[in-house]
Amino acid sequence: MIRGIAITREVSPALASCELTHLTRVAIDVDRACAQHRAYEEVLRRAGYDVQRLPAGADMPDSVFVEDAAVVVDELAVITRPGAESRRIETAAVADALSPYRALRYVDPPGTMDGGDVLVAGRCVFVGISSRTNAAAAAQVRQLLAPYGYTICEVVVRGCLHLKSAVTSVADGVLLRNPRWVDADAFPGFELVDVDPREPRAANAVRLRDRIVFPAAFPCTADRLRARGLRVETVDASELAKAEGAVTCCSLIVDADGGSRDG
Ligand code: CIR
Repeated sequence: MIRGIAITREVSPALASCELTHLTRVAIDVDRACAQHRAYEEVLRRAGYDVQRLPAGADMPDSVFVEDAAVVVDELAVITRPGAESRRIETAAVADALSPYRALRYVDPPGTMDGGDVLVAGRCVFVGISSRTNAAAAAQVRQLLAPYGYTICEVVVRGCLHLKSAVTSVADGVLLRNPRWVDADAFPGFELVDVDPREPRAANAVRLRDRIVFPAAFPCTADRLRARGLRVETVDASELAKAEGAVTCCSLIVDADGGSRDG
């Protein structure tokens, strides 16, 4: 049964020249990154998603992190204006790929936004104000989504690149977070599962309808998710992590029936 589409994008041969904010540059094995990326796509396929992989060139080192180019909700897709200028050329192909499935809207200047800063949890949309996403973009997204009943809340991002480095949705009303990077009072009414303190980068998980896709590098936090009754499927994302990417950033999930999956 096809649950929906997962848009992914090739690992650029120039991945090693990616943007970095909080990490020190270390050597990246691009072939290994490609193999890990293919395995990630395979997990999405096994979960019932039709994977549509976009091509990428050497002119877009970060394009594998396709999540940053758009925010997809049931009613429409917002094409972002990425905060890093080097990444703005990524959005055109993502807009083309999404256009058969969603009406498109756009973040306009002076707004800047990376999709990694937007966490959709039911009708709550949390927008991280970060080095990539500004209040002007948050205001535009509020205007676009409020008519559909979404509430937009701004959250200041500290200690990490994107809001979804610090917190993601793992079940209806349940968020996985690093308590050092986001405060509980930003998420009233939500149950919070904290990452294991030894695994600060473990708050990023892809929520599919029946399972969580999660980095193999964080077994203690994976155990916490399993103890919470969640089905966890692990992937090795170690090379992409060196480019400051995690698991949500490598796909844009478009549910077939406008389903109920947060992201
Ligand atoms: C960047 O700095 O833009 C990339 N090297 C990493 C982007 C990761 N994206 C995400 O977490 N949504």
